Amino acid sequence: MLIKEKSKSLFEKAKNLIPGGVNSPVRAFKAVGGDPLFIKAAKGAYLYDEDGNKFIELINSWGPMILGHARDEIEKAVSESLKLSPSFGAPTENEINVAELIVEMVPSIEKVRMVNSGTEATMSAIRLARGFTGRDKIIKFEGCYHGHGDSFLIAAGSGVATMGTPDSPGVTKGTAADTLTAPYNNLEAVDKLIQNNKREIAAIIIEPVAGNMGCVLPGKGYLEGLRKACDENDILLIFDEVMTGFRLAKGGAQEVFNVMPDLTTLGKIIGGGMPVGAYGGKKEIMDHISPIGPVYQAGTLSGNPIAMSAGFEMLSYLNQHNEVYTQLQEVATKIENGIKDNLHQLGMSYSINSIGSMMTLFFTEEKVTNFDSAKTTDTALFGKYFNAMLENGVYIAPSQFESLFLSTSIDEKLADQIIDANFKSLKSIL
Ligand code: KE4
Repeated sequence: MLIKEKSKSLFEKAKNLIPGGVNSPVRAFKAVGGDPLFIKAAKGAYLYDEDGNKFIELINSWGPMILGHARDEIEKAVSESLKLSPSFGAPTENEINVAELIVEMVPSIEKVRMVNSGTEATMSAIRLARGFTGRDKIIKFEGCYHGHGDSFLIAAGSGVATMGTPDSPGVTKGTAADTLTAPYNNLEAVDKLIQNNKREIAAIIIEPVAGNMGCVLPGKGYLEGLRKACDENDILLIFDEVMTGFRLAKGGAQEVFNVMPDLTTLGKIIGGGMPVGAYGGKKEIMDHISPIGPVYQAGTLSGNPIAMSAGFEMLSYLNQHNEVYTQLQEVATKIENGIKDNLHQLGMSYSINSIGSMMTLFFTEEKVTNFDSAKTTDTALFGKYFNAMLENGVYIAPSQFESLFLSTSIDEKLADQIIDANFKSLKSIL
């Protein structure tokens, strides 16, 4: 059994000062039982908690640490930048360097604005779409999560689904009325919403590969169908690539599926672990953003030097080393096949969705193609599996409605250890 004394006492202290003892709900282990582990350090593929336990890490800060933890180049760049003062609130050259890389790497982006989180990116993109089109409504998809902006806490995934409150109190009726929802992978439902709300819909926002109901892939022709529906009805298509951006490919899901959105939101990997979000797209749309256009959006620490120094190192490396993506795919395929063998050996027929370095083992025998099928999973069994994996030295997302994120620090040897831990954990919950 894991020793968790230090984490336990820290959690008791934290709960007196921070709601639920955490600064983001999904970290609280509420859905899997037990108390959260307080992490002290991480390096490469490993996390070390306050009780000295060591884990192979498959969350990677929910995506950002695609090159593993505490990478030397990023550390060096941040410490250099720190000496020049962390923030000026004035333009700096490195913001241009990072913007240049994003424009080069993400096919549909011609101009980009930095913000401080994925939530800020999606909130800003929606405001821009409404300002640009003069329309109020948006379409989002059940089980997709776009951060905690009011317009998105309707049928949301990730932590909200994990907590079982996909529609959060505090979101006004007016706001909720402007957010229309449809099941993922269902084009007819989108067509129906468009017909019933003619010329009132500003944008359709989607995770082109969903990660927040667990990993769910777009069906054949689905993204193309959304693109067509938007073109025919003057609706902006927004790809929320906060998770998939720079992870599935240099150019994210839009490069993999070759479907171009009008706006893209980004986060996570850009900052290499520092708080960075961004939204970008066609010049003619982005030039509606203040100070060049009327749609207001701002941020004291947006594009700050420390985050830009980390981001520049991260994006430069990914831009120069495309082999990262084949390496991640090879290791992910090995792990997926190993888990499938384990399930077969144990006579279990749970389903797995995976693409690139994103993957989810669903505790259901149904193929998971949308939020309804994702909700057929046995979340109590997942909780047992999660805790068994911890005991077997592997740290996975503490929720069935999340994806795993591999890093390049996970090599074939570690993949074997993960497969072995998976076997032992599945066996223990049989
Ligand atoms: P942040 O505001 O958490 O930086 O980004 C919000 C966001 C937007 N869009 C997508 C597709 C996202 O996945 C996220 C955030 N992802 C979750 C994990 N599924 C963050 C983890 C957390 O809430 O602590």
